Order: sequence, then structure tokens, then C-alpha cells
Amino acid sequence: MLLKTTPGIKPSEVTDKKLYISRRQFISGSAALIASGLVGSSFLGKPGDAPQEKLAIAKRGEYTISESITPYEEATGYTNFYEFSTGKRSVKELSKSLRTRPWTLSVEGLVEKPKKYDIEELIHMFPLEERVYRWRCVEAWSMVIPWIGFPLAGFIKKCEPTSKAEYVEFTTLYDPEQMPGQQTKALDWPYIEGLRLDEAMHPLALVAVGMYDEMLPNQNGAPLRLVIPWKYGFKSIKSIVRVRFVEKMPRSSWTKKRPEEYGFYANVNPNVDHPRWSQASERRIGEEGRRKTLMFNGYADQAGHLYSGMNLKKFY
Ligand SMILES: Nc1nc2c(c(=O)[nH]1)N[C@H]1C(S)=C(S)[C@@H](COP(=O)(O)O)O[C@H]1N2
Ligand SMILES: [Mo]
Repeated sequence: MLLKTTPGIKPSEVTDKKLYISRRQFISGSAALIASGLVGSSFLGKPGDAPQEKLAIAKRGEYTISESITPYEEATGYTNFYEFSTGKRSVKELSKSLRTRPWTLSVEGLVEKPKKYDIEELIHMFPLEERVYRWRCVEAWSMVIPWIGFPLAGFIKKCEPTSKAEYVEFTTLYDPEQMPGQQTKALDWPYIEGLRLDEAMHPLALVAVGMYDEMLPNQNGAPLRLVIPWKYGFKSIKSIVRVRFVEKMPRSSWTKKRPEEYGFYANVNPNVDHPRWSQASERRIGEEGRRKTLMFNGYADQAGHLYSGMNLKKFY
């Protein structure tokens, strides 16, 4: 049932990585940074062009796929983060000044172990693995991104949800001074997302703290965000400050905004059109033409069983 493990890195990926590393070395003027592990936080959350700190990765995750990786510049330059802007190419610049240290993640609700976690504690709590995942936005573009993080399931186990907990709700930082998009009515703030507890416990669900060997850049959701690869991108909430275990299905920001367009489940599904466009195909960023969208974004063998017996046209 598991995805095939990639035995090595493809030559195309190696080229991409070398390219961006040498570019970054050039910017920083320091090769030492490249060699540094998970130490020293002087660069973290620092505004300006400070390069991202490298992350020490414990292992390559078993769920990694072997498709060509999207160029770093696209994955970090074409981002959705409405707290900063609805313009995908504007977020990178506008999010530079977001302070990601100190950062606290609060665990609340139906759990035996409610707790406020400091981000440093969280990052060091589990071995970090790299997982190359297909990434699909509801707007019909896709990427392939090497995320770095730890399984959400392991973290949830630590929280010890009670038997009453059916769903997990996630909340993004609310700070309109730092996040100018929150001064607009683009969405109902703060950004909220949710998962059924069994979805959240699925081994593919990742808490990402990095990508492409580095700490997460602000525009991609620093210091920690979800990555749920079988769902549309909007389920993968960025810059999380609160995890709450609840009995009832959380009302996410997107389902509040347009319930007829964005459902709670948001599983990638080529057979269910978005009211304003088809979901049958996608544009892979960096490629010519379009490709057919795969059921559950290609993760049907792994995650499909979570929805057996459900009408996926009704529960979109
Ligand atoms: N807090 C927050 N999380 C968010 C968003 C957002 O606007 N705010 N956008 C979502 C959408 S629509 C997508 S496609 C992905 C994009 O992630 P990426 O920019 O890292 O590729 O983040 C999701 N998480
Ligand atoms: Mo999206």
C-alpha cells in the first residue's frame, strides 16, 4: 500500500539543488551557513534577504515520490497566503518582516495534555524527514515540493485526545499589524482549517517546518504549517498558532467564504468540478501543457479508504 520509495535523487533534482544552493551562497557570501545544522537562530524571522537556515534532515520519508521537483524559485515565489496579499507573486516580499520567533503553538480542547509548545521544542521533538509530495491548488495548478517535517499523527498522540474528540481545528496567527491582508475582508480572520481526527492521524499528513533543505520561508507558512497531499492546498494551513480538539466539524475560513465552492473535505477529485472551473486537469508549474488530475492527487491507494462509502460529490 505504500508509495514506492525513491532510492536516490534524480539527476534533474540534483541540478536544481546545486543551482539554488550556489545562488544562496553567493547572496550570503558564506559557505559555512550551508554546512550548519539545526543551530543558531540569528537568521530566523529576520527581515530582508537573510538566507534561510539549513535544516538537518534525519531521513528521506517513505512516502516520497520521484517526479521532477518544482524549481525552488517557483515554490517560494508563487504562493497563496491571503494574510499578506491575494497576489501570489506579492506574498514573498510582503511576508519578509513576519516575526517567527518567539512562536508558541497552543494545544487546546478535548485533550489530556493541553500545553503551550515553544517552536524550538517542537522542531526538536521528532526526527525531521524529507518527503517529496505532489501539491495541488484548487486553482488547477500543481507543483512537486520536497517538504521537511514530522508526521502530524505523532504530535497528536502526544496531545492525547479524549474519546470525545472527533475533529482537529487549526488556527493561523492573527496579527493585522504584521499581516496586512488581515486589514481587508479577503477572508474571515483568523484563517481556520480542520480535519477529521482519522484524517489528521493518517501517516501522509505532515507538519512541515522546512522545504528544499531549509527552514520554511515566511511566504510558505513559517514557522510551521500543515501539508496534506491528497487535499487541495487550502487545507494546508500556514503559520499555525493553535490546535484545538473538538467534537463538531470546524467551520473553515474557505467554507465560510464560499460554501458552494469549498467543502470541508476538499479531497483532490477530477470528477467534482469547482463551480467556476473544471478540476479534471492541472498545469504543473514549470511544464508545458496540462496533465490529467489524479484522484486524491495520486494518493488514492494510501488515503482513499478514509472515505469509503461516502458520496464524494456531496462531501466535496
Ligand atoms: N493561513 C493561510 N494558510 C494557507 C493559505 C492562506 O491564505 N492563509 N492559502 C492556502 C492555499 S489556497 C494554498 S494553495 C496553500 C499554498 O501553499 P504554498 O504557497 O506553500 O504552496 O496554502 C494554503 N494555506
Ligand atoms: Mo489553493
